Amino acid sequence: MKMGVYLLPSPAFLAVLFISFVTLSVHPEPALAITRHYKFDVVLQNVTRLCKTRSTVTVNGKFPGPRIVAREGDRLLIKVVNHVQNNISIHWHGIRQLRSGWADGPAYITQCPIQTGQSYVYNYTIVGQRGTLWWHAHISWLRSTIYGPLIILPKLGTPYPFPKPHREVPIIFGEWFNADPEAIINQAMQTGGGPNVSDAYTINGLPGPLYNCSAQGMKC
Ligand SMILES: *[C@@H]1O[C@H](CO)[C@@H](O)[C@H](O)[C@H]1NC(C)=O
Ligand SMILES: *[C@@H]1O[C@H](CO)[C@@H](O)[C@H](O)[C@H]1NC(C)=O
Ligand SMILES: *[C@@H]1O[C@H](CO)[C@@H](O)[C@H](O)[C@H]1NC(C)=O
Ligand SMILES: *[C@@H]1O[C@H](CO)[C@@H](O)[C@H](O)[C@H]1NC(C)=O
Ligand SMILES: *[C@@H]1O[C@H](CO)[C@@H](O)[C@H](O)[C@H]1NC(C)=O
Ligand SMILES: [Cu+2]
Repeated sequence: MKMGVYLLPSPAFLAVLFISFVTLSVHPEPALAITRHYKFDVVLQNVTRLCKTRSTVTVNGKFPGPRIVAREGDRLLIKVVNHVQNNISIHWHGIRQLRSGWADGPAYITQCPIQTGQSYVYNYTIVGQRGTLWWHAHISWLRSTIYGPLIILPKLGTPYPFPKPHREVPIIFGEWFNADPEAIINQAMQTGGGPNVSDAYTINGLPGPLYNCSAQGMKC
């Protein structure tokens, strides 16, 4: 049997995830794989980091993007709707696409990009994999802002091959560009050279509040 569970982006998703656990635990055959539906709206959002605000291409207005949570054996149906001017495709990094290559995501390799106003449903089953992977845009430099965690829980009743941790917290390492990454790469392509990194952006590697989650709302 097939069961749809609609997971919303956090924090609501935690509640829904909990409800889905409850639903599964009262179900007579709890180990059954299910189909999980997600909707990714690709939209512009003003994002502030390092005291700089920039209009950024995001999924559902989130940076980093929403988490996907599934169990090994589940099918994922992820509808990506493109509301921005850029062409988009999303790659599910590390997922073995078994007979679902068209859901892999690299633009111009396994699919044409999703154009403005269009949508595409990524449809695949997670087979023989568990752990935390990630997803990201797979066209041009949009991957610098469009990414998020993809968490694969073991089947119910199956443990991870390590002791149960006290708590699990996804940690994502990303980059921040003060300039628009698409503008940087477009300019680099026009001038013929590689991107002039020293000119284009600064990677702020200073230790301190940048790595302190409680300091996210730091004053500028
Ligand atoms: C981003 O900020 C600009 C300037 O304040 C504003 O015009 C625009 O509507 C904002 N965009 C979004 C998606 O909030
Ligand atoms: C978007 O994709 C279409 C189809 O591949 C292509 O013709 C068009 O040039 C692309 N647009 C941009 C801005 O890259
Ligand atoms: C997803 O793929 C499976 C296997 O090919 C197919 O049976 C199913 O109809 C697809 N679902 C959607 C919504 O495209
Ligand atoms: C790259 O940027 C640096 C620093 O602004 C500048 O000195 C250099 O001339 C630039 N190189 C090119 C090829 O534009
Ligand atoms: C993290 O940042 C908060 C807010 O700025 C600050 O109160 C706290 O002391 C910082 N913690 C560490 C370990 O630096
Ligand atoms: Cu990847």
